[in-house]
Amino acid sequence: MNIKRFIARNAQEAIRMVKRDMGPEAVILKTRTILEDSGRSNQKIEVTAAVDYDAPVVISNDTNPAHEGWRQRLERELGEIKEALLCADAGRTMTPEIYYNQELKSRYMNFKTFGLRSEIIRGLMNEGNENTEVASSHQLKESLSKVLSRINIKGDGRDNEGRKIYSFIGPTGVGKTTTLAKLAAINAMQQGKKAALITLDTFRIAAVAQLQTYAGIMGIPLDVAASSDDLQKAIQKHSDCDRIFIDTAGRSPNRDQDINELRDLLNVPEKIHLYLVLSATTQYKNLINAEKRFGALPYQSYIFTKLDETQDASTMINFLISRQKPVTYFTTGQHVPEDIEIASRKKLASLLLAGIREMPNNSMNKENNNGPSYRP
Ligand SMILES: Nc1nc2c(ncn2[C@@H]2O[C@H](COP(=O)(O)OP(=O)(O)O)[C@@H](O)[C@H]2O)c(=O)[nH]1
Ligand SMILES: [Mg+2]
Repeated sequence: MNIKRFIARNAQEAIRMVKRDMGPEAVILKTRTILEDSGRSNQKIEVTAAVDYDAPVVISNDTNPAHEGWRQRLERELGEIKEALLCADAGRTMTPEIYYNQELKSRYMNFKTFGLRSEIIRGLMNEGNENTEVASSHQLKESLSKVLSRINIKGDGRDNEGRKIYSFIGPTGVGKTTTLAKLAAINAMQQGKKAALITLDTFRIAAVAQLQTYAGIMGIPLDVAASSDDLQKAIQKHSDCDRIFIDTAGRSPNRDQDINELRDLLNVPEKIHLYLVLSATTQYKNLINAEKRFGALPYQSYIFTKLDETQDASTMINFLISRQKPVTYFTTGQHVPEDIEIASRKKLASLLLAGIREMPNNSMNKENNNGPSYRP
């Protein structure tokens, strides 16, 4: 990832410089007006843009103030208003120490640009700023690293050997069944693992039919279990399988009874890796609530779905920063199996920097793009 700062006389010129230097893929992260020593007539605009790391400063030769027309002035003033709005809650969230210190303020603004919540920014700012002397051109990279270092990531690839049993829990409609189908297809069809599906979702007839369709296409067995005894029998029946994927009915996080029922159903002697599946489109307080309620079950990691449906991943990022458990996968669409990615720092960095404006067509199967795509 390349992050560069450009200093120009006005926004248009800065954007031209960004495009020329970094290409059309570059993303504008931040703009601000800077005043040079000789006063207002020497006002410039600083634009921070990203494609990948490194941060040289490119300075435009065209600094003649006489070239600023009404349009440029309007743009500059709009930029200033935007910055003022971003700082609007500064009084509440910045201590005077930060507010009047250009280095700290700039760091604060970086976190703000990432969409972090005020209390999380306060925590990050209070952690001690080891490198307050760092050149401002590197501050964005440093802020990014700091945020990334707070997120626990555990891709599954490292632990791929031996027999594994996975189950997917979470609120209704987040994409548990679709995600299960994606992972089952990758394991069975692409990695040649012997796989079986079991569903505990007897709540809706359509749910069994949905999974039956996937199982039929993949040519793998599906068992329906209505009790933990049934589940135990189905798991034993597939003792020759490398992978067993257990689907569950969506449960309302607000009904303790539902959650307890699910916990009892999954209470079998075999070790089951539980994923808590959450959607990136869910409001922060609902994510926190779901996490709290499903915390009654010993889930190991998170899967975040529907990243393609939001332009703003900051809610998910705020959530992950403030949790201990790792995130394992992101899903990015309805296509089975391609719309899933193993969680990585690189992916999180790109979400932090650019928001999900254009979901790249990347997936864990990039090298194996000829694999089948299913849409039941
Ligand atoms: N856009 C988008 N839709 C998804 C994604 N994952 C699942 N869905 C859709 O969300 C809906 C509910 O999915 P389903 O797997 O049945 O959710 P469940 O109730 O949690 O099992 C379906 O229409 C899926 O196609 C995703 O990553 N992106
Ligand atoms: Mg389902």
